[in-house]
Amino acid sequence: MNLDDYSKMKDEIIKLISRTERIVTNDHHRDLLESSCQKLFENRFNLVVMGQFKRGKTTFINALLGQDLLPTAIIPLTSIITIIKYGESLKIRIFFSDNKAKDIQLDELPLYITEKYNPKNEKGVHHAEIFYPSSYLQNGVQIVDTPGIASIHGHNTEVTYQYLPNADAAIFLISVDPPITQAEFDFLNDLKKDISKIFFILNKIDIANDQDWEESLKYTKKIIEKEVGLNDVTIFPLSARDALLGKMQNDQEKLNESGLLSFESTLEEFLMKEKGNVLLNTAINRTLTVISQETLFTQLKQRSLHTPLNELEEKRKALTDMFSKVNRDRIDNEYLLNGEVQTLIKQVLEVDLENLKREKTTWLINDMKELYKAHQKESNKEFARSLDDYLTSQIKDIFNQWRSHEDKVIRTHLEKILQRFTLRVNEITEHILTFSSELFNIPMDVLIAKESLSIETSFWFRLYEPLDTLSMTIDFITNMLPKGLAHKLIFKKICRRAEILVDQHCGRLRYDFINRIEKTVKDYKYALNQSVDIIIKNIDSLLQSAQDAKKKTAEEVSILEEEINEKIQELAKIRQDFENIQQVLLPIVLKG
Ligand SMILES: Nc1nc2c(ncn2[C@@H]2O[C@H](COP(=O)(O)OP(=O)(O)OP(=O)(O)O)[C@@H](O)[C@H]2O)c(=O)[nH]1
Ligand SMILES: [Mg+2]
Repeated sequence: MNLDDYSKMKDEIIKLISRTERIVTNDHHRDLLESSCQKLFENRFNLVVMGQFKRGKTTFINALLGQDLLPTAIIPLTSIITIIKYGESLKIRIFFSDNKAKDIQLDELPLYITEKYNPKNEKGVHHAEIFYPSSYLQNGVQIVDTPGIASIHGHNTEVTYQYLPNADAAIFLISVDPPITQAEFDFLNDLKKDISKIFFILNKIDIANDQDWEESLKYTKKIIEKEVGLNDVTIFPLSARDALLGKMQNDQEKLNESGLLSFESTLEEFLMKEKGNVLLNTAINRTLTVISQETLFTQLKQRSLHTPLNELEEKRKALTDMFSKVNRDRIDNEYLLNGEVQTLIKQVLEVDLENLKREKTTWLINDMKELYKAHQKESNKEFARSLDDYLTSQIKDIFNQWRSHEDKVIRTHLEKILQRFTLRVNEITEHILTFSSELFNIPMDVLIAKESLSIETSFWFRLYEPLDTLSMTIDFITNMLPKGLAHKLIFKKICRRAEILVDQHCGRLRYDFINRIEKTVKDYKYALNQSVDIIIKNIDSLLQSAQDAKKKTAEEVSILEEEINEKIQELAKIRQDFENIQQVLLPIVLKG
């Protein structure tokens, strides 16, 4: 299956959802259908391109897009996360750390996203978004360019690390020259903890002859498998430069020889299987849920029109009793959820933070003992500066890396907790629907699809800004002391400072994580609870209107009945169409 087939399937499903939307009467159902369509339109998949500086990441993205869009250079260049997403026409927007945004022209782009024109990110750019009409980016795939790691610009590495939790899959670039380095192994070892799918690319094969790059390929594969502990690594050899030229000059031969096409087809297949499958299935299930609930409600309405008033009142009483029992179950369920969240905070987050604090403080102090020896010859001032610089840079690295790793840990736990909560809510929903249909002798052949929500990924995209650490100053008296004594005092002071900084950062991270966990749980709980409330309210109000209908004239009742019959028939028809389409579509999706 290719992207075209996928687009057709998606369009069919969107059409069916719109047809359903036209006939439903319940506002909540309409919202659900609308948001399903919206998700189908814009579901995001972050494909992040990473690697050491100058491996050709940016050139490679240009090659995928077939256009010389992003700035590339011989010197370390990209310094800002640049997200490329689908748009009808080219549009570039720069987002700043103070939440402001600004639209710019293509030729202004280097002024914001490169180390050369925006050194040390003096312009305070948070990230850049480029909207571009490319078939790659349709269906919600976003390609993300990241600053190269391990260049002399340490802050660039940091930016890339912070973006790791948002990656759904990574493309990791290495190149024929020079061979893979220790810095790349270290980075890969961190990457594999966070990202389940990594594509490897050996770039710049054009600068070596076939024999040389094939040798380089074998060597790189073997050493990645050994050093990073990955099995059966596939590496795609290619020349991003030639692929870009081939596409831009319409030179098919150059493009074929560049090696890009083989990578592109593997990538497409992966995107279809991983993303397409989940996405389409979710939309189909959502719509079927709405259809079955609407059908049930309409049938209930139909039955109650023919139920004598006293019987109707009895049934309503039975339903009210059931609702209050259900509400008690819901309170218990929330209680369980809150307990599990508190356990997550206490037994995972706080334990991890405690370990981090202990390990890193000891580690930092030991490291500084080494530094103490190495810098003995320096003047008091220089000595203080050396230790202080080292501490500041270590603190940044430690907390950025820990945070991006812990994000994944917490998210995995939280997803499991919310899944259990959802299962319990689904049982409650099913109970309400079965009880009501049995009460009115309505056959429950309607499928009751389960509610499932996903944690909003956007919520997790918040960069962690390390605390501004004011440099340590040494006082006049210490400065005047003889070296040996002064160094001892400075060392003591810096060790104390290390403890304080670690402690402050742990505190801040604790606060940050707890806030995010609680907000996620609150939003999730609200959304699920709302879906139960709406069912209860609906059943109750349709019984009320059936009671009111008893006062209507025979003619009014028969008009009402006709409307109801029409709606039931139309719902059945849509459902049939849906199932037909599902039968055609799903085997294709599943086959990938
Ligand atoms: N010969 C050859 N040169 C390439 C290829 N791909 C990229 N380059 C060159 O390598 C240099 C670096 O390319 P970029 O795309 O800027 O590399 P990058 O990985 O994005 O670099 P940073 O943003 O600094 O991390 C540029 O001079 C490119 O022209 C290739 O396939 N073959
Ligand atoms: Mg770049």
